[in-house]
Amino acid sequence: MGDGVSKPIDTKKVLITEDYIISKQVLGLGINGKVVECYKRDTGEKYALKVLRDVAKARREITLHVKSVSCRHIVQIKDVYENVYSGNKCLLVVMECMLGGELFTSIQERADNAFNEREAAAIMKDIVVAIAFLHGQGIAHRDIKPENLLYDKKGPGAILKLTDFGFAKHTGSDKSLNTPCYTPYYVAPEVLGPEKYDMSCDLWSLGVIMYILLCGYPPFYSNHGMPISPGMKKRIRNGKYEFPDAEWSRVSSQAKHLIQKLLNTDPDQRYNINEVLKHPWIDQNTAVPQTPLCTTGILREEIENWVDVKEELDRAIAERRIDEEQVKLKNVQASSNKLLERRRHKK
Ligand code: I85
Repeated sequence: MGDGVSKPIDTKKVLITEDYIISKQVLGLGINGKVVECYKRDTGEKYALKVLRDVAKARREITLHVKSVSCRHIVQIKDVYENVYSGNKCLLVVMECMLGGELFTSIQERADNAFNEREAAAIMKDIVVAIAFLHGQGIAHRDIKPENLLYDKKGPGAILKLTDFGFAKHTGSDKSLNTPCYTPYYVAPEVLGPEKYDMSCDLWSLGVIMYILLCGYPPFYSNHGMPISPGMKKRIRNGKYEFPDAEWSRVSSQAKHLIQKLLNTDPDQRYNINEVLKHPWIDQNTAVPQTPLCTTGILREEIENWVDVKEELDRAIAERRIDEEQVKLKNVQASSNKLLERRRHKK
């Protein structure tokens, strides 16, 4: 296909149950399938198993995930099995088990209330490294959210990793595209680019996560407790958020500056991942002031609302994906118009 992702996945054809004991314990539901605990028979080691129906979308997810595992901030894949399960072809992805749970749960569970800005910057750096790796490979994740950021273990020294490639997309930068296997007359403009609009939704999500890390509530729901209203939706669309003094007065202006560069509704003005890497708050994260944050306390207070917050975030990210798609289409139109203009000039 020349999309660079249709290479077959290296799968094992033996029954997974010969190698693993599959537990009934569900760890979560992904976009394309559910995740359960499993144990390697010979070692007794615990793993996470993602069960997917063998369809093109699942193959795409696995291919993009496999392509990303050389980054230490991406959840590792141990094995992929191809089995028939009650008449259905399935793909079974054995992953390292992330025993530390979700990012915000771990912040919430901290015994001390001493979560500070420097720690937030270190966490952000790890997420940025993961996204930079993906974007460097031409992969947009498109579902960067708290539930997809997991710690490998509990306690100090735990590594934060990104998971779920169910929405991930391989974009134009693939070399196989540069050696054309299509007749250029017929190629759709979006095949040639611009690819950055797929990437830019990851940066918006990064901005939302950074905001929550620094205060404990999301940027577009500052009047928490209130149900979703048309006004709030409009604020998301317009990128209208605030830094309420109660939680934000002591947060550094560098941090706020970076958030503003990420939560820009215009994807053309939004920072790309390389600009984020160069931003002093990320690049010199070890020198960020250790200002205490309200995050732990607010996450705890809001624990009953967290489920709603996660749902709303999901919706907001989905909306951003759609918006970006529209910008992309608009640009494609604009660029074909440019070609038309030039042609008219010649004539
Ligand atoms: N370990 N989005 C939310 C989980 N180890 N989890 C989700 N998509 C995935 C679940 C629903 C992420 O692709 C997901 C995916 C993969 C995992 C995953 C991978 C590896 C885990 C959907 C745990 C875990 C294990 C033991 C203990 C704990 C968590 O989830 C906890 F700390 F919570 F007790």
